[in-house]
Amino acid sequence: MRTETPQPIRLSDYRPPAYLVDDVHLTFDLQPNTTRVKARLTVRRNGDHSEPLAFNGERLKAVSVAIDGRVLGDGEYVIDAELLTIPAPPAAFTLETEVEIDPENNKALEGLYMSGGRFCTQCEAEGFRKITFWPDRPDVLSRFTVRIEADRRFRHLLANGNLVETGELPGGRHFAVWNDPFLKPCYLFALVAGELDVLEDKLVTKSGRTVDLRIYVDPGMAPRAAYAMDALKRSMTWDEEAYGREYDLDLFMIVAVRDFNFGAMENKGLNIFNSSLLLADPATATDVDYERIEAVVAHEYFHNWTGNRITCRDWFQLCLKEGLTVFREQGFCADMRGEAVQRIKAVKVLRMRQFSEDQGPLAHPVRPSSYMKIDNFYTATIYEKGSEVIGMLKTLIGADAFRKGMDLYFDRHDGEATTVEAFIQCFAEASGRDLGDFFAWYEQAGTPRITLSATYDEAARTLELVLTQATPPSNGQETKRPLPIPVTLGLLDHEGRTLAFERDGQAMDETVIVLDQPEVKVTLTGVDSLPVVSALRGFSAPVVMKTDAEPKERYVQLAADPDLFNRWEAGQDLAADLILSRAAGKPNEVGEERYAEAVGRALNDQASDNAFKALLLALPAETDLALMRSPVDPGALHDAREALRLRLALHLDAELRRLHTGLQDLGEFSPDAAGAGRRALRNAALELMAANPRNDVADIALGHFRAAVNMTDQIGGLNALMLIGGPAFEEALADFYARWKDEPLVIDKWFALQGRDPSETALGRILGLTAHPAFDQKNPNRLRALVSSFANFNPVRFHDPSGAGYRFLADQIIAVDGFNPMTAARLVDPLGGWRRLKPELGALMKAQLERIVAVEGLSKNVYELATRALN
Ligand code: 0A1
Ligand code: ZN
Repeated sequence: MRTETPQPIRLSDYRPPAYLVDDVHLTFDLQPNTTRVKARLTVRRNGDHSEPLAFNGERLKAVSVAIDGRVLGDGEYVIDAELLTIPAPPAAFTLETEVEIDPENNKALEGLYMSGGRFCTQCEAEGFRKITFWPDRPDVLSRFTVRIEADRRFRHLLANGNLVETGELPGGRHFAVWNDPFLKPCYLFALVAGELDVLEDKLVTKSGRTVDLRIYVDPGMAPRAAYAMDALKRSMTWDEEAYGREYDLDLFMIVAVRDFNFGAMENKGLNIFNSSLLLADPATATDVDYERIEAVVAHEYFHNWTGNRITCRDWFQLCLKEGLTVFREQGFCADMRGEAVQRIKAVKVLRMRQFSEDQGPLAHPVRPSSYMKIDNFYTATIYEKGSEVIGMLKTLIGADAFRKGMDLYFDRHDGEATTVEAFIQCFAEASGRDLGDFFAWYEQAGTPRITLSATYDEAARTLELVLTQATPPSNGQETKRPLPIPVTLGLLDHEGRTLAFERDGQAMDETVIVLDQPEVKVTLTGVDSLPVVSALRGFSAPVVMKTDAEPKERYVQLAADPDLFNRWEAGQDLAADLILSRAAGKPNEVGEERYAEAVGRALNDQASDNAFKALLLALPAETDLALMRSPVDPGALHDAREALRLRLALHLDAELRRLHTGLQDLGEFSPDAAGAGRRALRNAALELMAANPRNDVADIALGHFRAAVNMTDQIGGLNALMLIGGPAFEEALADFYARWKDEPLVIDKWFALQGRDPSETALGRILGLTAHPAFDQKNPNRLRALVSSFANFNPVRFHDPSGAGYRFLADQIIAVDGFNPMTAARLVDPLGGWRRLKPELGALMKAQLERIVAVEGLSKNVYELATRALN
């Protein structure tokens, strides 16, 4: 057991920094094990006080500390495990420090570390303190000049901003000096040094400036950066058009690294990416990879305005940059790939990751009020729900006022570190609305439950709608206030035609009802026939909605709702009800048959696109179903879902075969939305066919795998073979490994696929894969490929009645925590679900959390999440 309990940091304790750093000159003498970092800081006391200077510093071997050129003696400063303290410094002075660090042995991948023989950095959130002594907080904004010296074999020496000087040094070394003219917090600092290939391009901005674009990758990989470059150029132009925001430096660089704790990082002018989110070609990347690359390149680029030019005052405001940037990213993706399909995908992610977080012990508000390790708050709530909150704001005040509010925000706060309050204030002013109530969305955890009931009066041609809301209690928040919930709603008649109506005397066919009280009643008039209510269109709020609609109304929506989100949602609702009934021992065979027929009709709808049909064909995930009832029996849910899959596969057999044959790629591979949609539907058809026990299905899947000329189809084939099982799968799995063993990103897919294998014999194989020579706990991509895919996407095997799945996850968390706490902590989440499980499983899971918490020397990161998960 750890000796001291880590203490939380609270928003209410925020104080402005005691000392500011206006300018800094850093010199890096790079050596793998003994890098020297010299820092010369222009420091100024902030306000009138006599507090000591206390700068962060961790794992730094201090060489010297000097003030205004005078080296300080022993009694003049104190260095402990976390801080450099100088009791009474002057009001303004130059602080010079020199420290030594060991990048090669930095396996936490935070601060300065080595990946693939190159130096690179990761400073968000609190990594800069592992590089030099610094007030490591986002409200200290400074001008950085960086000199890098290294052996010439580290050919490229990169940092933020503009390159101002390069040259040779004695002893086979060279140097480069970079200057960043923009004020920035230290978390946006970056440095890269190494042998790299570069893909270059240019973009002319709307004001006519030419920006050099460079993507640095492993030698030989430059062609695989072409798609990311294309996505970057589209993002830059999109931000000019959609938000009037132009890039501000003359150079924009991206570097890909293989060892990275997260996805990517928006360092000013020098983004660093996990190579899995940057490199793609048709042979090695799937359409899902292409789509993610496009989204993440855009996301990091958009941070230049939302995050970098305007940053966060403190880490409690993380959603200020993340929720907003996800929102902007989603707007871009909708424009690139189609609004409805992108919305459905975003909501699937939200439900799978955020709704489960919000229902469990790790629930927290979009703006939390306390934390132990901020690294633990890069969550789906901050990112995805943070984006939903902005989407609701836009719905509530309208697109024009929203854009005005954004313009005001950029104008007013450029160059500042600010707060969510200041952001919302811009929209209150731009719209002339009081947004006081809206703030509750930032402060209250939990997913609101809303109900909707509709009563039609034929004689009066009126429809009375009654909506209610309630948010269940969550950790630390027992009672919840009502939230302003925008419910976008339209009506259909029973033939599926749009039914016009009047609200407050105005004719319309869609309206937004703001549910801002525990209960709201609205009467629509001029309703000509008994309507089907299509509510929460486009998923207008992140809530769980229950209505009194009958299945026949859902079928009308599935066939014809003009809101494609709700058309998809109707199918999901119907399927979920059927699966849950069967899992509860009450199968509804007639309903299942009817559902299969309706899906068949939807597949034949000439008007809807392939990507949409692929989504229609997929049943709700077991993890989503598990959120709908408690106690959860994962085995029963799996079996019930499989039963419906079998029903669909049998009923739609001819249809699926026709799709599988008819949708083959003809001609060149294109990663665009149309090509990806065609492959998605064809692979979804194959996946469903895999549920059909007819023996020719394995041959079809093997043929699909062998004939594949791109990674999407190879993985599609291998996935179907896995679901069928047997010798064909074993053979294909071995072939796949042999063919791709030298391609780390592809081998990650090989591990991830097996992690998701739901078959009865899979658990032993999965646990055994940690002994495979290609498994590497120190590489986060490889670790997550196996461990996260198993724990998050393979519920039936993860929840094995023996508890072996839970024990395996705990083993991995404990081992990885020894060298990379941030990544270890990100594995804890699946263990938070123990309370909702059936008791015998819940007890086994809880025991593993207890085992983790009892580990000697556990990191703060894992301690925080594991203790919260237990409470
Ligand atoms: N700001 C990045 C996410 C990120 C956060 C932390 C990291 O290392 C600890 C790395 C990246 C983004 O939103 O993309
Ligand atoms: Zn971000």
